[in-house]
Amino acid sequence: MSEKHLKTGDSLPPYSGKLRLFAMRFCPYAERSVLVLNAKKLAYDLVFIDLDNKPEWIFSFNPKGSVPVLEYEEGKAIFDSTIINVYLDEKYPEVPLQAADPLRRAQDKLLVELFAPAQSAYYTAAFNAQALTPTSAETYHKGLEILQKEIESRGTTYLAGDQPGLIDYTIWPFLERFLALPLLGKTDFAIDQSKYEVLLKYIEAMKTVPAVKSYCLAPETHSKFTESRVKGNPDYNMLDTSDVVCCMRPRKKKE
Ligand SMILES: N[C@@H](CCC(=O)N[C@@H](CS)C(=O)NCC(=O)O)C(=O)O
Repeated sequence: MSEKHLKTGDSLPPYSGKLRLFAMRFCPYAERSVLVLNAKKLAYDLVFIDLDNKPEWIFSFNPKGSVPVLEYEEGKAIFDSTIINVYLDEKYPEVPLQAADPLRRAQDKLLVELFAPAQSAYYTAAFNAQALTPTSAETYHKGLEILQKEIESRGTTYLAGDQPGLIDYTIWPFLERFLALPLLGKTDFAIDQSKYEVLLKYIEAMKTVPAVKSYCLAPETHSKFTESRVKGNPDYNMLDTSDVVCCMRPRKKKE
């Protein structure tokens, strides 16, 4: 798999007959769908696109031009991580990822909603630091506390139970990125052991999940990409190598 991001003027690769996901390597929403495809062991092609110089054809799959987009049949696509993931779970039920119990499904959706403000605070801290206010870190920690409490009260290794489920794959991409904030100088966004013992144990468990392991990136990598984006020149292709391995760090650029 190439990690190269296709850009304006690049042609659409030929359709192989497999499911195809259009993504951006550092997009947390796209990661949600990658994790679901991996967890379900579905065969798929992954095509990365440069979000600052989008290939024209992306708009024929998604008029909004955002990722992720799932091409489920040649030329036919759906978009939005939540919509894609529920579709995949219903279409390919062999490895079910949504909770079977309607109440638990509702509670999972509520957790995603209650966690969302922490995601927004992360975006501000990472990409728009001048807009940070004292309440940003508070909002972020409130989201983490709600998550930790939920993990504790469910009493299982993963939110979904003894195995990870859709709720875990929905929240994880953000936790992966939150770990980069102290490297970006945002020390008040650190996830400290003293306060977050249960959450950190959960994070460690998630890192061992095969679907996650094969795609996750180290905090150093997220931090490098974030810095490049903040400088106005996102380095989409920093991992462009055929031998990408889990949690890899950015390669040293040749002088
Ligand atoms: N609600 C969407 C959000 C997707 C999203 O914001 N994707 C970003 C990249 S992380 C994107 O495509 N941004 C470029 C754009 O919107 O033009 C989802 O869950 O898929």
